[in-house]
Amino acid sequence: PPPSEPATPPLRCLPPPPPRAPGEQWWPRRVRYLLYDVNPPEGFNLRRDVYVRVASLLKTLRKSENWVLVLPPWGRLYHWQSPDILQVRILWSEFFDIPSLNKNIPVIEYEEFLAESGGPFIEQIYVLQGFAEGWKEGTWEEKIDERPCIDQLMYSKDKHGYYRGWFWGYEETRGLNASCLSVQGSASIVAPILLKNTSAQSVMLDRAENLLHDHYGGRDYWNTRRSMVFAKHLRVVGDKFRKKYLQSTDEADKTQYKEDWTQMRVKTATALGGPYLGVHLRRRDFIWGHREDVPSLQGAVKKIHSLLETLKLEKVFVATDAVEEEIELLKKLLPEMVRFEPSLEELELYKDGGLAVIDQWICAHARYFIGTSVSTFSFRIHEEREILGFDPKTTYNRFCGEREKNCEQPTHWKIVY
Ligand SMILES: Nc1nc2c(ncn2[C@@H]2O[C@H](COP(=O)(O)OP(=O)(O)OP(=O)(O)O)[C@@H](O)[C@H]2O)c(=O)[nH]1
Ligand SMILES: *[C@@H]1O[C@H](CO)[C@@H](O)[C@H](O)[C@H]1NC(C)=O
Ligand SMILES: *[C@@H]1O[C@H](CO)[C@@H](O)[C@H](O)[C@H]1NC(C)=O
Repeated sequence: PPPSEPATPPLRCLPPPPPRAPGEQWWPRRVRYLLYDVNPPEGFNLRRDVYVRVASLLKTLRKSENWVLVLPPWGRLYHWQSPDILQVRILWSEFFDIPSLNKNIPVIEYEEFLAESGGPFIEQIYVLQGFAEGWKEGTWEEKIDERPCIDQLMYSKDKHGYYRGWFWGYEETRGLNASCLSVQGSASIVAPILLKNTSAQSVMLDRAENLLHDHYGGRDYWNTRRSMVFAKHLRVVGDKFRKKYLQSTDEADKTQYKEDWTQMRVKTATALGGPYLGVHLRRRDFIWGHREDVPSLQGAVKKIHSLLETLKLEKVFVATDAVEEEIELLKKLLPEMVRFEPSLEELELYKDGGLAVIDQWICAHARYFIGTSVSTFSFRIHEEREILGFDPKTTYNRFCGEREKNCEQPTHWKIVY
């Protein structure tokens, strides 16, 4: 049924931009900072996808003004269970190669923002939300409006009138103003607001996952995705592991890697991959809801054995977030399983995010990969393999649930250069 329009107070408008002298630019030619954050329960791999969307917005902004993206520090993620004190204010450089990101759009770490913007202040916070009234079927249109906040604002005013809230664990950071924007549309829909409705030098878009992709799977999408090169120290760990335990090297696997992603343009199906099956088995919250599309461990192991036989492979690398009990059972059911098992020291060094990256890197180099239905962790592996030039048949595979009637396999998103 079409949702009826709820009674909403009249829209509040932003002040008009300051008057300009004849021939003057709209805004002074200075750097403006775009910050963003994502709904707290969202995990590492969905956040990586939101980065792609926001990067697209930044590209649009840069057609008119000099904007820089401030990378939101990692931390306090719902899935990240290891020692808490280590898991806040994590810089992007711990997981990604910053010079590579910078070849796509200008980015800076939050600490650089603090140093160069003149203090821990964010001038304008926009909390993105949907429209309270939803939309009628068949009447989808892109729109954006300043609206009263639907949920309680996660920022509160302190006695000096500053907005306090969660700024990635930086307690001294404050917002000077905060309001809600209802959005329905792709990332660049926010651009006119940032360019015309506010003169704030630093603007934060909270709940940025509300923005859709400007063009999912297009050239810009892939450029940004390709620029998200894993940090070198993590790739090195993964490569050493491949070599030592899986007889996998770039030469033998025919994966010709270039440090400069802009120079990497691999023809589809030229990569062979290491002599092992790569598996991503997402467990925990994926099985708690008794989802039909996720197999039992027994079901997964049966599939793994059948794949090993068909592919004439002996080794299987398993990436999983399974709890200890399930791991023990897996070891019994699948004694040939190879896993990257970090020492306590390695865990502290690389953190949950780094371990996820290492697992993904190893899965990305397998002769054949099979992942878990609708897991963003598995999706990121698909993309990595697409970049490396694997045959899509060896990539877009997932386990089926035992009770699943129609086990649709993942969509092939072909890389665009
Ligand atoms: N090391 C490692 N960690 C995993 C694995 N699977 C899941 N995780 C962890 O659990 C988190 C899973 O959440 P993400 O996939 O990032 O988050 P999400 O966006 O909710 O994605 P999905 O729930 O998988 O769609 C990851 O960030 C990892 O920290 C795995 O195979 N290896
Ligand atoms: C804060 O933002 C709101 C909405 O964008 C605007 O109406 C208001 O004037 C701003 N307040 C200040 C002090 O800038
Ligand atoms: C932005 O400014 C324009 C022109 O002043 C106004 O019509 C529009 O409602 C504003 N948009 C938002 C989201 O404040």
